[in-house]
Parts: sequence; C-alpha cells; structure tokens
Amino acid sequence: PKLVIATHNEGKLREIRALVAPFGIECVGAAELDLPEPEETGTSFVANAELKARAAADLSGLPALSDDSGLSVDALNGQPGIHSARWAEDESGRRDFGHAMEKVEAALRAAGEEAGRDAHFTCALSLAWPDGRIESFEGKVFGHLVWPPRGDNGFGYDPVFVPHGHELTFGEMAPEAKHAMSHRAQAFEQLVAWLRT
Ligand code: ITT
Repeated sequence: PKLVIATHNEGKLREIRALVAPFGIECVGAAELDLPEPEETGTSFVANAELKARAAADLSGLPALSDDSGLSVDALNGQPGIHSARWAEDESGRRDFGHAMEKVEAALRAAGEEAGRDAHFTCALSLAWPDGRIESFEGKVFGHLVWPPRGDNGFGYDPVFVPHGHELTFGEMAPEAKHAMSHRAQAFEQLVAWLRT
C-alpha cells in the first residue's frame, strides 16, 4: 500500500517518514507527486490538516496523511499558532525562521518580562482516504522558549523550544530524542492506536 505524505515541508516529511518507517508502509511526498499546496483557510490545526489530507487523497487516489502544526506562545495569546509558517515569510513569500524566531522574541519582549516564556507545539495529523473517510489526531508538547536559538537539528522553531523537564532545545536534541516526546510523535501515537482498534 502507498501513502501520500501530504506536506511540502521537508522537515515534517523527514520526521513523518521516520515515524511511519517501522510499519513498512511505502510513502511518497506531496512534492514528488506534484500535488498543489491547498490554501489553508481553516481556523484550527485540525481544520487545516483535514483540508490538506482531503485534497491530496482526492487528487492522488491514494490514502493521504497531512500535518498542520505550529508554535503557540502563552504570553502572545497563542500566537503564532496556525500562522507559524506565515510568521516566517518575508514580502516575497520566502521563509526565514531566524526572522520568525526574532519576531517571536520581539513580541515577547514587548509583552514584558513578567509575561513568561511558556509555549507549546501542536500537531494535527489527518488521514484521509479517497472514499471520503477522514480521521484526525492532535498532539501537544509543552515547554518554554530561550534566546538565542540553539542547535541545527530539526526545523522551524526547534532552536528556541525547550520541552518541560529538559535542558536542550529541540534543535540540539538528536532526532530520536525529539521523536520520543514531540507533538508530532504524540499525534502519531494516537493515530496508530486508532488503526489498531
Ligand atoms: P505543509 O502545509 O506543506 O505541511 P507548512 O510548513 O506550510 O507545510 P504549516 O502550515 O503546518 O506547514 O506550518 C507549520 C509551521 O510550524 C512550520 O513551518 C514550522 O515552522 C512550525 N513547526 C511545526 N512543527 C514544528 C516542529 O516540530 N518544530 C519546529 N517548528 C515546527
């Protein structure tokens, strides 16, 4: 069986491939199939994950697994949240997460020291079938933000996020360590539990 990983984000694709690998399912990325990126018009992680999985399953005729995720900062009322990718875009639409992390830092500084640095990542995974079925799962990991950014592993906001009970940022951790606790891994665990029932 073939599964479309309905993402154009290479960091996500790498992590999802690693999560799926033990199950021996053949995977193909959305970019490899030249699938378009649907416009993310949803107002929640799950809504956006569902529209991406639905579009990929319909266009490919294959089951599709999508991921909508982001960083939510408590002191910023949950921003950037579902707009996490957009916060990294410059005027020309190019993504620069160094810039995005600076924006978060500046917003937090404006909020004041007492606002705190608590944050969490959310990941919604949706699995859609060409026959119209769809199931979604959500995972979260809580922690706090640090500056300056540390580590080159992972992607996106990983260099500024330290999960609760740890010292290293996701950017400093080995991929296996991130997979042991990440929002994505937790959502995937729920998906696997559901598939088993
Ligand atoms: P697709 O829609 O093609 O999957 P995208 O990058 O546009 O890719 P999102 O709209 O879900 O995906 O944006 C989520 C952003 O949140 C992503 O670009 C990262 O910057 C950030 N993010 C999500 N998971 C992350 C993780 O595990 N570590 C660091 N940053 C993460």
